[in-house]
This record gives sequence, structure tokens and C-alpha cells, in this order.
Amino acid sequence: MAYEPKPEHKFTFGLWTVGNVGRDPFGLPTRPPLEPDYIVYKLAEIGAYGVNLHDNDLIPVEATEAERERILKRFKKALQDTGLVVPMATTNLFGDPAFKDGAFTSPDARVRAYAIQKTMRAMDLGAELGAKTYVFWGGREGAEVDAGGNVLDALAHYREALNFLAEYSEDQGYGYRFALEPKPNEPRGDIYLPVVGAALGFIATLDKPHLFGLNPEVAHETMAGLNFVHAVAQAIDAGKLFHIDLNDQKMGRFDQDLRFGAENLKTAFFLVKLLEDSGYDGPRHFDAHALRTEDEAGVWEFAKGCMRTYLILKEKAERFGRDREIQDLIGAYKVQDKALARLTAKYSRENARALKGLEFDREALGRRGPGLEWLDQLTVELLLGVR
Ligand code: XLS
Ligand code: MG
Ligand code: MG
Repeated sequence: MAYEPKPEHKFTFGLWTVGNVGRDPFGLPTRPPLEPDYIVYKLAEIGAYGVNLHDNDLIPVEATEAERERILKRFKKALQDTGLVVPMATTNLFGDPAFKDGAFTSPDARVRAYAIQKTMRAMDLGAELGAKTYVFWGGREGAEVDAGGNVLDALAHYREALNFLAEYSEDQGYGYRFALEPKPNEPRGDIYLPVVGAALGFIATLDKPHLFGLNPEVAHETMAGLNFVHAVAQAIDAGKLFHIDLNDQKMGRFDQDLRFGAENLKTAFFLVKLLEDSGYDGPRHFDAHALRTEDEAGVWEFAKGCMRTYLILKEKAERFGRDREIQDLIGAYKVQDKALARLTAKYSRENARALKGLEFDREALGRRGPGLEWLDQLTVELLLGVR
């Protein structure tokens, strides 16, 4: 069957994604919850590679030790029966009212200590399930008002917590790589480290920057009106694309977590092309959920749709690479000049002197049309299936 998802495609879903019950700030759940092991069997059936989780997606926060063991046993059996893996784990540091004014960045030392304790326990759980990537989405690390004057302290505390947890991981021999997930707002008015570039800058200030990278999400950059493909490219360029959250989003709306490719097909296409061309080798994680209107059947259609769209776009990206006319246009667009490239590649006094002595036909450079209209139209036609 064409576009059939297989484990080798590395598609993953969070327990919280297909398990989403359709609650929103104005409305109650529209679907009953699904058991974690049931989700594993269903994901395996539709061709997924893995399942990711927050600590409390699997183990309720008030679970006793005996309950924890019972849930874990059933979950591990489902993983074993299906061959599904748990590549990524994370902590719920946003749901509990204790975290209402931040977790790692809370101005309350007790909350900060509890957040680090909860994360260490969640890291133990993830490691027990084989996770190698650990995500930090700072959902409550932010503010609505700045009257408390917490921003600089918050950044210092954030750094302290991440440094502490990286040491903990190494001390335990967990081998985690940490992926920061930026988001500009929602649930808080303003979230610290709001975009990919901010997280990259912050990573450089950590004790062990090599252990930290990014987990960018389509919806998050899009909510801020930014170009997600550019953000991912910057993470790749920095060697920091550790994980990715795929979904979709209308610009300027509430956080929608739409099915991958549901809204911005061209962005989704260039994103898939970028991931595939750059050799990104990690999971293609769908951090999205079915529309609140849907019943369980709709949930599995949603999940299948995410994977199918990815595979269709992957095929389109290959076709784009093979299309002679498109490739010739790109070739003409990227004007090559070996002698000039040699001069500008690296500074030397000789290169600087030679460059200063050159004459450029500035007017001709300004007159040239690079052919982007035709190239973009061909891209659209390819996506529309008439090429
Ligand atoms: C919320 C985030 C969240 C993280 C995991 O918008 O995307 O789902 O990915 O905590
Ligand atoms: Mg999100
Ligand atoms: Mg996410």
C-alpha cells in the first residue's frame, strides 16, 4: 500500500496526543480517556514506531508505589508485545496548581525544589522505559505581569535547574540528551525562552551545552507569526535539532495542535524536505490531537492522517529534487562564481585588497529577476499533483 507508515519511518505520538480528551478552556471533555497500554496497541496497529510521555500521562501523581508497579507492568508488556519504543520522555510541570507561577523559575524556592525532584523521578521513569531524549517544555515558566520583577531571577533559576538535572542524568548514567521546547505564550501570557533562537542563546550559557538542544514545534513558532522552517534550519545549522514536534496551526489563533499538514501545506512540505534533505535521523513526533468534535474513530483517522501526509510530502520532496525544470531554475537562481567565492570565503589581506579593487555592475545586479515567481508556481503545481 502506498504511503503506509512503518516503524522505520520513526513516527511517534505522545500518550497525551491521541489520548487527548477534547477539553478546552470553555468546555468539558468530549471523549473518554484511553488506557496507556491500549494506546500502545493501537499505535502499533497503525504503523507507529514509538510512544512518548509525560510522567503523569502514565503514572497519576497520587499513585502509590504498588499502583505505579501495576501500571508500569501493563505498559511494558504492551511495548514488548508490539515492539513500540519510548524514545522521549518529559515532565508535567504545568498542570498542578503548585506550578501556577512557574516550576524551575518559580520565585518560591519550595516550588523550584519540588519541580527538580519531580523531574528527577520522571527522568528515572523515562530511563526505565528506554528514553534517550528528555524534553523540557516550560509551560508555566513565564508571567502575565512583570510587577514581581522575576525575569532575571527566573533565567538564573532556569539555568540552575537545567545544570542540576544534566548532572543528575550523567551521575545516573542515563545518557539523556535534553531538548528545550520553546513556545511564545499559552498557557501563560508570556513564556520565557519564547522561540528557537532564544533557546539556542540560553543553551550557550549552560554548564554542559553539548547535552542540550532543541525540540521545536510547528504550532509554537507559527503562533508567534514566525517562519517555522527557518527556525528549524537554524537549529540544524547549530547542530541542535534533537527532536521535533509536528502539528499545524493557524497564525494568530489559540494553540490548536492541528493534524500535521492540515493548515499550512507549503510550510509542511518545505519542513519535510528540510528534515529529509538534512539527514535528520530522530523521531518524527506528532504533538497534535484530534479535533474536539471527534469520537475515538476520528482520533485514529487523525493519527493516520499525520503520518500519511508526512509520507506524501516526503515523496513530493523527492519529486521536487528530480524535477529537471525546477532544479535548473534553482541552479540559475543560485549564481555561482568560483573566483569571487574564493575571495569572500575567508578573510586575508590579499583577499580584502583584491575585493576592494573589483568593479561591480551594480545596476545590472539590481535589474536581474531571479525567477522566483515561476519556481514557486511550479512548486505549487507539484504540490497540487499536476506535475
Ligand atoms: C504544549 C507543548 C507540550 C510539550 C510537551 O504546547 O507542545 O505538549 O510538547 O510537554
Ligand atoms: Mg504545543
Ligand atoms: Mg510540543
